[in-house]
Amino acid sequence: MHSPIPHVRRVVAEVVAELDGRVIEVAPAVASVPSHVWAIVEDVLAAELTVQEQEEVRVATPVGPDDLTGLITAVPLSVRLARQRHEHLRVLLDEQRFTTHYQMIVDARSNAIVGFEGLLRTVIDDVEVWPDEAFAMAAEAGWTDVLDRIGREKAIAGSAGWLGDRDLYINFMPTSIYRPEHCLRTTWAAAERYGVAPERIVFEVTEGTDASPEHLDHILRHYREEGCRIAVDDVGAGYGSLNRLARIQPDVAKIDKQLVQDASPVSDAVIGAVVGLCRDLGVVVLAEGVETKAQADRVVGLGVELLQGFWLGRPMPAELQPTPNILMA
Ligand code: G
Ligand code: MN
Repeated sequence: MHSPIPHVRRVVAEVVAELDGRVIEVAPAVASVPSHVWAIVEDVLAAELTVQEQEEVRVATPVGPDDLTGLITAVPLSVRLARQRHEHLRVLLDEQRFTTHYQMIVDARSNAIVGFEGLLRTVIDDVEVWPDEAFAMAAEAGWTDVLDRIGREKAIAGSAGWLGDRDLYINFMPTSIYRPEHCLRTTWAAAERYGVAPERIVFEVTEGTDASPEHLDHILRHYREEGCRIAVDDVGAGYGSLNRLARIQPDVAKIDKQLVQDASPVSDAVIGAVVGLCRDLGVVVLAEGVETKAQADRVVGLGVELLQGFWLGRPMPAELQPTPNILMA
């Protein structure tokens, strides 16, 4: 066990002593704990340590007396505990038991459906789970990269056969793509297999990402080289929106639903500023979360071109999506 926090090592030593075992300090911050008591020690640590402290504990089973190498790659105790709590999610990830619902995106001027956003859905204990929840669990357990990858592939697979010449918007987390050349291989394979041209795909990066600008640029460059477009999601939800838009220069800016739904002079001014900047940069502006005709009229009056929200259509399974005109012709 490795922990740089003396208090944590003291707690472990006390628990082990109560169980008639002995902890041996084998290196600075590294203690050897008898393996047969570890399960009990872990239960105590789960209950007694702060989350911060749990993040600073790593556990490995050595293969020899001097073997400490496992500690280098071991996940923190906090992640081990989260994996136990979210065992049901692991099963879903293993079996890829997810589907995608699609929400239409409409051109305000022509009223044509020009695209769909893919939104991941799954069922845990007979309850439908939305992406926010699934991603929160996955983040605790260190599985966001798997969930993110499944999200991209399911969105593509589910759009086969009915998408036509309309766009497919797919959310992604930059921090879950370590190296686009490698991590996106299965995404491009899915696009090829299901006949979705990369030119139809718009990748949505959310405002609140904590990836470094350099890392994000690297991923976005890769997407563009493949022929995909980029959207910035939740524009206006945080600080620095305009700065970020100007830096990323996406193809589409998706205005956050709170701004769309809050009919106040302040949000009018913010939407107006986003529209003005996007006009200068050649970025298409989309309003998310449009729930009423009044909201649609307002944002269109402010210069928004594309609309998405419950008033136009809810996220729905692929089977319920309207067939494109070109297929009906
Ligand atoms: O962060 P992002 O924009 O990807 O989030 C999309 C989420 O917003 C989905 O969960 C979707 O179901 C939800 N959503 C889509 N349209 C509306 C709407 O009109 N109102 C509300 N409240 N939520 C919406
Ligand atoms: Mn989105």
